[in-house]
Amino acid sequence: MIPEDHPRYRSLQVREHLARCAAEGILSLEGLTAHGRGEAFDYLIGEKTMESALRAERAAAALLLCAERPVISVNGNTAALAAGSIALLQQASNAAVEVNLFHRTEERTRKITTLLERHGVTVLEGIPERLLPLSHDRALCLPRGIGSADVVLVPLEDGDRCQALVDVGKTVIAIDLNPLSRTAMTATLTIVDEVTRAIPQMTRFCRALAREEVHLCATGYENRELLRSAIREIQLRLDHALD
Ligand code: PTJ
Repeated sequence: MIPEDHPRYRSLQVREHLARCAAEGILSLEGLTAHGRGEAFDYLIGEKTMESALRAERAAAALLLCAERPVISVNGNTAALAAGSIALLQQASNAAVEVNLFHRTEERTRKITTLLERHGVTVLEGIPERLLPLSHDRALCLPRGIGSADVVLVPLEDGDRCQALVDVGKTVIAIDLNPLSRTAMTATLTIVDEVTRAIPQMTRFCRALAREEVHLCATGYENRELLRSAIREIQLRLDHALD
């Protein structure tokens, strides 16, 4: 039982939820450590959406709206944290959703699919094939999904797979709290924000962007500049942390 007046109530509640998801086999154990790394960066960010992240979220929404075959790639952490928000982003963007795991097992894929469907997500199913230039099972994805997508949203992705997606010509939107990660540096567009804040913001932009704004937003960003701004915002916050 976490007391509601605990100053870190929400964070502790999320941890408890993730530990439960790990026990149920939805989250990988590695997913728990990945979450811890994310939490540390979120502290530095101030646990709120930075101005640079908001710009990235608007560009990301525009990229999804401009895409011919947008796909949201969902792993254990994303499903455990944001299943309901993914349903809303799918409705707003018309993107397909594919469960694509780093620690892939049939059983986890099935459990995560069931969780997402319970929250109203339509999940692509099919037989995965080795379509990415990676030497292990992480090359697997669905021919009708990520395999033929032009734009792929990858919340909390591994750097190698992000690079492989870029190498096969995908436009890759990453959500990653660490602006220095290989994923952040490799993606076409990086949102340095917590996934439960980033996905609702993207949904809001999908609904709010006027048709004539979409193309401009989808092309009018520079990822290096967004990453530099994110690091500057963190630096500025640290400079004043003890004031
Ligand atoms: O469910 P699976 O098997 O597909 O595995 C998922 C994980 C996340 C374990 C896997 O993709 C992995 O190992 O990822 P990495 O390489 O640890 O990268 C995860 C990145 O996400 C790190 O840079 C973290 O800082 C970041 N991160 C962690 N939690 C969040 C986050 N970013 C946004 N929101 C979060 N809540």
